[in-house]
Amino acid sequence: SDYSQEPPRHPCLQINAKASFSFSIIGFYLLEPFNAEPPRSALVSSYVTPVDLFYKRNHGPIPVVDDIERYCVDLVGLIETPKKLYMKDIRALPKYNVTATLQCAGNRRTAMSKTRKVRGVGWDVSAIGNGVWGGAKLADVLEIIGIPKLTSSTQSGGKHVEFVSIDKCKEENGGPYKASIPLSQATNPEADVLLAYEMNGEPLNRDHGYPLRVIVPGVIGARSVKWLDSINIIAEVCQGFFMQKDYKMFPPSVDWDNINWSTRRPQMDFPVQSVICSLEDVQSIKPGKVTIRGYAASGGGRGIERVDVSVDGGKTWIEASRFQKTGMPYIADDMSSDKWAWVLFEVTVDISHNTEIVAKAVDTAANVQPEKVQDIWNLRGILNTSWHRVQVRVGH
Ligand code: MTE
Ligand code: MO
Repeated sequence: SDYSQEPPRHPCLQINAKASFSFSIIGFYLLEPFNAEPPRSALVSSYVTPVDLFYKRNHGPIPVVDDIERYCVDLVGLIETPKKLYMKDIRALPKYNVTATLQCAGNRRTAMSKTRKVRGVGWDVSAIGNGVWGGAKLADVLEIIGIPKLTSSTQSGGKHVEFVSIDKCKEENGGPYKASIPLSQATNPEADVLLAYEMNGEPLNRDHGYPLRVIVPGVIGARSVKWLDSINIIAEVCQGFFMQKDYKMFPPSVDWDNINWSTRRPQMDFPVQSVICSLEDVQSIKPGKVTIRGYAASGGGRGIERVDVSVDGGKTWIEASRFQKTGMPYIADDMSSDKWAWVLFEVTVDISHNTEIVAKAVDTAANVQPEKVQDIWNLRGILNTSWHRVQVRVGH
């Protein structure tokens, strides 16, 4: 695999895992997929995460697509006539801008590894970002090949829509990255699944899937396939590595010697999450008033009902205020709020001595984050949504 044509990246990003470099005449280049996250404080600086600070999660080299006129998506599988869609065809469809939070299932993995070792790229709390994705709805694209939009009378027949990428990764033995979603979700205009060619009002950049990527709102990032090459209508869920041998949630009793991958479903929706971003763990502060800021998000389009913050390690709680766009009150599950997007929270507290600050969110289905990471420990280290804790040291 060739990492000599990687795009330039923001120097603030923290590169995770076994990133190793090699030197050549043209400079130095990576030997491993580029995986990086911004400092946590960057996440609460704006509701929409700037592109250059958005986390980047790759499984191979970034593909080079230089002939945009010839680039097309192949629509194949259980359809009457296969079709090629060019960028001009996709741009001719109605354009939607969907504000959606993308979160890697491995977000906060490093903290899960502290109780018992897990396998995977080590992430702190910033493998998440909120983007404005511009593109065509997958439901409109599928209509072109004769698959009707979801209504109460249409049947999906249990079929699935597989997204196959241009990139090559070692987990697929040099084959492309792929994933699938149920046809019932793909054909539902309300699910807002996009073929996106824009991020935050700009053409997608190479790191995030240029020229075209899938965005599956409310679902773990792994299903939002970048650098889309083909869409395949299939009878069963995608059999690729990332659907079958990765991104599944196992109970704490399962370890590498007794794992049976086929016993679990591929993870789709992400659970309720919240993280304190205005403080590092451990942070030194002066005594007095401190404003605590962070993000909270839930999957499946569920809103954030509440964010509780504790300044005594979880004994007592105070409610934080929540917002999306500044100057607009956030009302969970209301038409005025972005249903697929995170909320930022904020609360000002008085701190006089060393303590542990904790955050936990509640979504509109009354799901609450679990208290202890041990209770949700899983060998792949996914979905660490345990109460987020930071230690503060008070210096006088
Ligand atoms: N799509 C392709 N083709 N290759 C990949 O490696 N990584 C997935 C997903 N789509 C991936 C992919 C994972 S695990 C995540 S979390 C998101 O892309 C990350 O998207 P981002 O890099 O735009 O933040
Ligand atoms: Mo991911």
